[in-house]
Amino acid sequence: MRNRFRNSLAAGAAVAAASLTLGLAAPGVQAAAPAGAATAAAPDIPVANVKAHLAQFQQIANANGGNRAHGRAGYRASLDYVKGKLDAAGFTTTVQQFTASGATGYNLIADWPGGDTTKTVMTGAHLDSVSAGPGINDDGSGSAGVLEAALAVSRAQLKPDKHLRFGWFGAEELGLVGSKYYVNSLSSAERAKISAYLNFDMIGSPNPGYFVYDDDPALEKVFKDYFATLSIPTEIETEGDGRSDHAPFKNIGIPVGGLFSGADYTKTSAQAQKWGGTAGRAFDACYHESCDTSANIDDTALDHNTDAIAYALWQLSTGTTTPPGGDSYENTTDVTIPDSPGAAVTSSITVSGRTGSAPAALKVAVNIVHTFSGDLVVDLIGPSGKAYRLHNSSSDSTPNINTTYTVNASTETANGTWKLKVQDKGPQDTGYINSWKLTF
Ligand code: DTR
Ligand code: CA
Ligand code: ZN
Ligand code: ZN
Repeated sequence: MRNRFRNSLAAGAAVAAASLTLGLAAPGVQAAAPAGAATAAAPDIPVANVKAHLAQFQQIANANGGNRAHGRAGYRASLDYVKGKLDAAGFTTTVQQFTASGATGYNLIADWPGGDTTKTVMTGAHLDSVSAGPGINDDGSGSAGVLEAALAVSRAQLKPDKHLRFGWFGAEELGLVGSKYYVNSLSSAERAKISAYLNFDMIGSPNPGYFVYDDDPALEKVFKDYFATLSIPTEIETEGDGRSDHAPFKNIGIPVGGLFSGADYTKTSAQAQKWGGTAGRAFDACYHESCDTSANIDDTALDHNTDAIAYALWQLSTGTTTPPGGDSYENTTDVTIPDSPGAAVTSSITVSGRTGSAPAALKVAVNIVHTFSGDLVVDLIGPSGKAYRLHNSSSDSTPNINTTYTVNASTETANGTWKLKVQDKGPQDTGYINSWKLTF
């Protein structure tokens, strides 16, 4: 565009460009992502899915003498249910057998293929109930929450840096028998490969508290950070020290963490102030009772705690796994840019095989051949559909755009379809997208 009209438009554009430069930093090239952005990578676990598992556990207890206790049919039926879900979701499952109190017990171990097995993050719960009842909160809630978080890993086809392992332990109510048997069965080399064990024993108590294990500061922080995003205050879990399946792992020096919503201890008025519920009553009045049924669950606590499990898994095991093609993705297909007042054109790059969010410093290399670069408006469109302005129209008569932009794309998932969108805003002068490249 080289005529008088251009000059006036150019003048206008120059002013517009100036105000754009001075007043409106193009979105996406601003300061670092807000804290907690990484939570965007972890999925929200549908609590309905978790409750469906609890309903299954209840049905199993109903059909087997009212419980899912060690040595009873209801326990093995519970294990077979969980194993069936995991096998169908692509996990490698192992059933470990042991004897306790004259009865055969079982642990279910499930490995998510991939990840560095020398840095295994293990997550677990106990699958057995007391013989007095179905054990839906203690510990069907933990078993179902861990199961659904594992299924979310499968749905996401997560490719974490670190290997993910899950465990459902038997005979916890007899004295941590299953988890002790599992840990004792590990060679010293296998023990050294477990970098963390996360335990979830009672996470849906009907009069819930939000307690975080304080055994390992780094793991404690992961959970406290998550609840901070919900503005839910937490307290450290002190009552259960040594009383659940994290104890055998802690005893051999493996960092442990976890969550707890309370048992037969009484909720104070201060705790009721911050968490709601009823002061002066137990967090779970049906602890180890026959009334620990599927009615003995607070859905909100179950939901938050299960989402926290997913958050911790993504945080602790998700690093950028460089896919086979490395970190760069390029489209070199020429795309003609119609002269003004033509429509915008786009060129797409589909990213897959990565994990988590895009970086706060995503590199976008743009190569456009055009006789008047000031005619062009160029945007990056993220998988969410959000536009990040890379180049504004102006009076700049320099030909071509051959620039690498840095974009804060940390609110985008890395995987997905990214687009370069270009529109010619100035009559005369034409060109085409030659190539563009994303580097993570
Ligand atoms: N869920 C209990 C063990 C347990 C874990 N934390 C606490 C705190 C207070 C009492 C008991 C517990 C069980 O399996 O019996
Ligand atoms: Ca949820
Ligand atoms: Zn118990
Ligand atoms: Zn328990």
